Amino acid sequence: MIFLKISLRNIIYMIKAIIFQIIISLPLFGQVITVKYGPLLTEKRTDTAMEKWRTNRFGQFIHWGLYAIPGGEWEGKIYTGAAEWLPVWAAIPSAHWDSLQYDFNPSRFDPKKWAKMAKHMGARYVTITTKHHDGFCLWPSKFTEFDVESTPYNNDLLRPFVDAYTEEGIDVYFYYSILDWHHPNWRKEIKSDSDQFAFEQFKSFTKNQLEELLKLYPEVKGFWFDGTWDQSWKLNGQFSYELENYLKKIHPGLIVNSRMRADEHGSRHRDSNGRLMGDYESGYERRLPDTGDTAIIQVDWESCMTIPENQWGFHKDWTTSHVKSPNELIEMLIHSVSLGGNFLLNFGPKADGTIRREEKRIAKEIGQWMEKYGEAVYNCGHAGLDKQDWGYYTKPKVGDNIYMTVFNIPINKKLKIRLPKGEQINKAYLLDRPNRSLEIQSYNKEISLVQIKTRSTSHPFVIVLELKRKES
Ligand code: JFZ
Repeated sequence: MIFLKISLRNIIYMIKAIIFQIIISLPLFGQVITVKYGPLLTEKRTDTAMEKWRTNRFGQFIHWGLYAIPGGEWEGKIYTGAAEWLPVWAAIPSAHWDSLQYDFNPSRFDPKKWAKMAKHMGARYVTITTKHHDGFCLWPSKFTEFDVESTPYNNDLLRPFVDAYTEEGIDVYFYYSILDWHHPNWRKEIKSDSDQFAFEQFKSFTKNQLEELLKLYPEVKGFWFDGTWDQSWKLNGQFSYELENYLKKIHPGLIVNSRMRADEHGSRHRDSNGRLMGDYESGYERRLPDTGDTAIIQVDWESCMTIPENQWGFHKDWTTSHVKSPNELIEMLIHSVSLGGNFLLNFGPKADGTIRREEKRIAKEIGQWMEKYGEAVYNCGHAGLDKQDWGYYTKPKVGDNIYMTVFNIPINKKLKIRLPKGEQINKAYLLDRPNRSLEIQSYNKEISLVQIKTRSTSHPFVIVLELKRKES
């Protein structure tokens, strides 16, 4: 009897497993789900705006808003979660939170200083939070009172910001949260007709604000959408499709991240058939694709990264988690570029408009490195070689050289290189010492070794590799 019971359960289990297998392998059998509101384009974009996005490779993310005032502390208690989520951690009623606008007065805001810092760091683009989840707008918006115009500061922050960065030759992108804790018509879920009615109003509000941003700041290159994970937005695949289409029509060249979109079946970032929506994959948040995941090079993508474990907006206390060092951040940047992606590094300015000392130091150190080795970053991508333990290869779009950025020197000081069939090394030299060639040894038929002389360094460094076809 017991035997029978178990086997019956097993059979049910097996049937379930088989059904599951069939479902997940349907796409393999060429079963395609009909998607009307998927990607606008199924190929990588080839226009100059997108080409520029690709050459930039390194960007500065800025999270700035009312959350910089409490900086993670509420009624004497420090909350270790992300500072911009404080109203959730401390269960702060929105009326109470919203009144922070009367304390917002960044009298020391000097965007020219910010832009210079970003420039010296080597950033080629910047993405700033125009409106985060709390709904507060850094620009004077016609469509809400919850904006910078209704603060003691009473000045547009975005106009001087856009001017200062543009002046430094840095492309400006706008982060915009769809999710809005302030707006009375925002709904997480649509449960009734009245929710539906409210959400329709909310959709118009969203469209109006985006149009307004494009009109007021025509220099902007793209939007970085966020806060799109709730059921209400996922139910509106057709709307996000039409909105993306519309924004691109009124602002040719506009670049939009994948986080904006859902298809009509509620599938986000990628549609129900796995095709990327938006112009680049922006799901790599505080993480990078695995170094072996070379399939990622088929799409454009960007990783966004915090300096501490998980703080975007200004938080008073950075000591509760690991704070990444400049070398660690440079490694993440190179790792991204080696897989054909961009790297967006976050800064959380203080409420008075200044940037914390730790961030300034990190930006400066990264900048010193970039000044010397930026060649291995800008306009570079995947080199098509197998990754080795010493670091990462990157390859510029133009020319045949390959860069090796070295993070780990083996004890024997010999760096292994496995070349594709028919290729051999013509020359290898340190990027900062082009006149002195490094010795090349053969390890076996496929593998060569680049000999490093005594190089004691506290920073990663770059070797240039010149390849040539083997004579047969
Ligand atoms: C979102 C925001 O909630 C956060 O405050 C910050 O602005 C960040 C850049 O974006 O946070 C997310 C979004 C997506 C994931 C995790 C955190 N995710 O996909 O795992």
